[in-house]
Amino acid sequence: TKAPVRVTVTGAAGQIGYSLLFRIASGEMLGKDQPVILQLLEITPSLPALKGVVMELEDCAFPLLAGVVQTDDPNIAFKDTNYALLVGARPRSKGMERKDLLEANGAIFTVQGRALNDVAARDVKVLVVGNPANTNALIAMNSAPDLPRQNFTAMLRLDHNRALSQLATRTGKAVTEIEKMIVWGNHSPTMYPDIRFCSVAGQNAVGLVNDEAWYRDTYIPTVGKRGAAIIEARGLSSAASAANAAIDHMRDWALGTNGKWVTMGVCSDGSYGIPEGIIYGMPVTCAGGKWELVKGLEIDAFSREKMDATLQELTEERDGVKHLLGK
Ligand code: NAX
Repeated sequence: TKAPVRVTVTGAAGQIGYSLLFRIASGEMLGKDQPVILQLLEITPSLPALKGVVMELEDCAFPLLAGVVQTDDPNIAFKDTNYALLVGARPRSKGMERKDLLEANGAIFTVQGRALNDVAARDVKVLVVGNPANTNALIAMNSAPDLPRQNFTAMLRLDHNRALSQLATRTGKAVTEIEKMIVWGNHSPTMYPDIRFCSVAGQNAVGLVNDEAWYRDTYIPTVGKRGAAIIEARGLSSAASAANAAIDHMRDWALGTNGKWVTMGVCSDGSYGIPEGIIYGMPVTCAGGKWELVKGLEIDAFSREKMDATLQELTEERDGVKHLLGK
């Protein structure tokens, strides 16, 4: 049997946490043969609620759950951790300006980045889910200068999965028949779901859809505004689907994609005209515990415009937290 690995989840008593922890503990993220130790971080006032969640974890008697840590101290939560899912963040409260939101989250992700830098396993895989996810990942990455930048990623997988599902519905095919989906940019309504390289059951997706107006005026905004549509319908933001996307992201990163493209928010190396150092949704493949950028794709004028618009938003977010980025 394998030795247990350590998985940190922050914001573990929140709604995404409640959909996430049980699936990690049951082996859906890292495999049915991989024991895990859960290291759960919450803010002090939420520790009693976290205790209740941990009682439920105990009551599942998961064979793969080798231990649970509950703490409000990032240096304990991230100690020797192999996988860190940064879910907890400061939500926007009524009347809060974007600037204040960036500032509040800046404080959280600077502290957590430093703790990762100081105590996590050197090959820790970090996934930032808490919004604004790309910029929070940027802050954490810059607060952890001793860790490789490739260790830090932001979650665009929910957007990717939404893009797959909408395209499957439109074409009447199964999601499993779709290859080479991309969602470029920020995890925000400016994201750009790009189906130019997609095939659906072996056929070119653009040709199969054969309706550019639908693609531009319905598909792209439907995917981009899906989060708001969920809030409107459910009265709460996406939680089970967000947890599912986090599982997909980490599983693929750890266990590989067998050549299949997936979208991850990763630190740009300057490819595709995205400035070096920005955390941007990009197509990647994963193998051997590493992600690799899909390179050499042609960018047409429409795509350039879309990719620059979402980049512009990310650049503004970065400028808003510049004082937290060191250097
Ligand atoms: P909840 O408010 O239900 O839970 C968040 C939890 O984080 C709370 O229990 C809170 O006490 C905790 N927390 C806050 N600050 C913390 C800190 N400094 N350290 C540790 N824990 C802390 O939110 P939930 O619905 O679970 O969403 C979590 C985050 O995911 C939000 O920022 C949300 O915007 C973001 N999302 C990101 C998505 C993505 O695709 N990247 C999609 C879903 C979701 O909207």
